[in-house]
Amino acid sequence: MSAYPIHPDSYADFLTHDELRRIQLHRLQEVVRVSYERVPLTRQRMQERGLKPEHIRTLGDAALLPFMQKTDLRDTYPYGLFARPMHEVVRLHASSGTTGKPIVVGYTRDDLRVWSSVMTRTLSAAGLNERDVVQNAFGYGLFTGGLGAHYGAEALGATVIPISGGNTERQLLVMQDFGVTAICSTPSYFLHLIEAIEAVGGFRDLKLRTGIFGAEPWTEAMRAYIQEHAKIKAYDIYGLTEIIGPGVATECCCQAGLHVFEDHFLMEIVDPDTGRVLPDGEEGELVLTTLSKQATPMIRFRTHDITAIDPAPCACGRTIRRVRRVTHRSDDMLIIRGVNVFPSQIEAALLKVGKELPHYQIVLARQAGLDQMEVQVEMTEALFRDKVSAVEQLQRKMVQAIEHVVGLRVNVRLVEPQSIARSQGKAKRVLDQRKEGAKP
Ligand code: DLL
Repeated sequence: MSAYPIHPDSYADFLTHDELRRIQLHRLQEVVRVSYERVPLTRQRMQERGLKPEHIRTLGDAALLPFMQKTDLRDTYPYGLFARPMHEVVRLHASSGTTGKPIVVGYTRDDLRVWSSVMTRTLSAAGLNERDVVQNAFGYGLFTGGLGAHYGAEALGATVIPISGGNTERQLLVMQDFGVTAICSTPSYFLHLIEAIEAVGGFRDLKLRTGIFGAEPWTEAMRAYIQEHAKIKAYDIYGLTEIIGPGVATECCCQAGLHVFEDHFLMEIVDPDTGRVLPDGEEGELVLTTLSKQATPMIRFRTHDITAIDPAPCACGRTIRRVRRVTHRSDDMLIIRGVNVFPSQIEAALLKVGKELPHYQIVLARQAGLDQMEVQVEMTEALFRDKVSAVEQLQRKMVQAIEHVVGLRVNVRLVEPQSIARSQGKAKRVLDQRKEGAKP
């Protein structure tokens, strides 16, 4: 059973299998019908396949529906996929892409109610309640993190401090003086806060006990580091702008995978190359269909996030299924001399060797036609003053650990404290200079 009291909104986390599937099917049929009627792109793609809304008779029939991609939002920028007139849309959010224009999503009043509710369920699953004082260090603005966590925490009855990201000194002052018990941020920004707190003497007088972290990949090793240094419980939360923002999936007290709020989001795992639906337990790309979103419904949206469904019952008692922690995307895979490398593999290897050295950057360059990988790792002040031989030994161990995991030659450079840029939001772990610097 859950170690924490259950919030009334969380009742849907505990539905029976049949109840949940009934709700899902009813909502799926409705979202397909509405999209067919109101979203020209969806209608056109369904017609190309000879598909009509009434052909969706079971949840399995979802596999007949065409996929949607981030590029569909770009191609119909800004409002081409909206299924409600603008006077019913009360909020817009946007996510910046790596190239070109941002993608824009809308929310009706009901969409905002659902979003608050899934975020309330998220925070409640991590043990937060009305007595918590929540420092919300997710960015406020077009990014969904800030307002998503804000409304969820308020609906829970907690006290929210809308501090947003950045201004580390003020973050520390607020954390200490306002009696903060929980913090929401990206894991990489919290690492930066840990460092700042340790620089002023540590965590002793703080009331902080819970961290809610997401918006970027992080590892179990990073969780262990955070929990040990900050003496808190660190929870993983997952979401994406196109689907709703944060509040798609979350960890519970068991910290063993993320429960997907299946009454609002239908999940499938597909083979990223063929699009074929994979059975539970197999790793693949997460595909999500919004089951209740009114303004910008998404059907079979390709997230590019790689995970697997864990159908085993969770000890917390929730019946909504879990997915494994998302450690990489199908498209953040680096291909170095033909070898597939994920930044998370390198992070895990580094943290195994130098537990105190969580700030790193992967720099890729091309020399004489050959890809070169350098991992820059920031030294602590103590190490910086240590003997050269100790530093060299650590460096050698890191090289071995990384080469062991990725099977490629790597150069590790230990750099001065504070020399790697800190993020206030999502960390930029990879600097790929191969295209600009490419030499024949
Ligand atoms: O990052 C929404 C969010 C805000 C989630 C705050 C959690 C907390 P986007 O900016 O659209 O939305 O980025 C979505 O970020 O497809 C994943 O690749 C990645 N991502 C989000 N949460 C996690 C996580 C927000 N817990 C993209 N672990 C997603 C790994 C994550 N990756």
